Amino acid sequence: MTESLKRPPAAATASTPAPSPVVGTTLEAHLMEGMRGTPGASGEFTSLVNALALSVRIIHNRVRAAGLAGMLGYTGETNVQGEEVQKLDEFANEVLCSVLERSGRCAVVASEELEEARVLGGSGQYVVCFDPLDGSSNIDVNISIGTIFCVLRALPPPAPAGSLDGLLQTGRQIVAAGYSIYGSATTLVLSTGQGVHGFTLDPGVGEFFLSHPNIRCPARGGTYSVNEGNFTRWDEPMRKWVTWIKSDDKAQGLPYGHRYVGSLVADAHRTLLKGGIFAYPADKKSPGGKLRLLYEANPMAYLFEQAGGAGTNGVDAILDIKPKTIHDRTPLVLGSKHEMGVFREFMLGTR
Ligand code: FDP
Repeated sequence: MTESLKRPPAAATASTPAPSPVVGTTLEAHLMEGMRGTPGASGEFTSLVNALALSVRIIHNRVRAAGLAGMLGYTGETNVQGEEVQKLDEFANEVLCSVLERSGRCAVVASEELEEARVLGGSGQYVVCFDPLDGSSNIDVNISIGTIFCVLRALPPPAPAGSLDGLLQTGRQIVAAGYSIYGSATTLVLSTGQGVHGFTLDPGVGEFFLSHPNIRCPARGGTYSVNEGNFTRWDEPMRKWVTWIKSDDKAQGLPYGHRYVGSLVADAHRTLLKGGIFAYPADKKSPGGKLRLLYEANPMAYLFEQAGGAGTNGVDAILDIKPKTIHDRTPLVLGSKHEMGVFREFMLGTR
């Protein structure tokens, strides 16, 4: 049985100890093993995760052909965040909505590209939040972009079927989260609450294979990732931290190297695998932070916690924040335990 894909809540289900996941196992086989190892599993959760993986494969296909298929560039419309919508964003959003709807497993979705939550109907017991195409300003310049998602249980009766309140639960209620990165390879990084695993797509056979079993975020890294163009817009603790982390002090392991792609999936993926810290803090332009709680910060924070790292708003855990609306924003800091602790001290003024 593969421990990683047992359906939550794990504590409620007795199971035998899990063998290590085997590199090269297909995602489908991995999911099936998880389902078989979960007494009482109906297959609904497995089927929902399969629908998400299918969506990612379809989006991958279009991203790879974007230049040829005339999908680059803007549609001329703006989304609910006031940003210009690109053709691939629209395509990715419609793929996720229609594949999830056809799966019959998802009651409601919240998407970066939809002003309101969309009720998908059916008897779905889950709700899904997603950013269909993250890092969209990088599409036209051939830099890694991705899809980010998380799954929560729909609220049980007496909440009405399709209740939108299921979307406004804290990240602690997440039962699965992941992201795909359309980079030099397409990789799907996934957690169902029992660790984090990465699957790489073999485009020749159209299948995801386990390539990164049991991902652990190193306890300490050597890079920081932040848009330093915002320096003059930051508050004093943030400026102090950045000045410190690039100062020359060998005894403290300084300076750190700087890496910033400007696609959350790419910056988070590097930080998850290699350690260090990523920060998108509040600034004068975005006083509440720029990134979105439900479909960017929550899935990433969940994955980092699962991998032994952390995800905060600088001080408090992202997963403890109660959302007020589906498009709430938050400052977001992700990374290794060590760097996250130091960052927090700077924010609290104790360092
Ligand atoms: P983008 O605007 O290209 O969609 O989701 C927002 C996001 O990208 C993240 O992917 C990325 O981390 C961040 O914004 C980049 O913002 P800056 O350009 O302000 O650095």
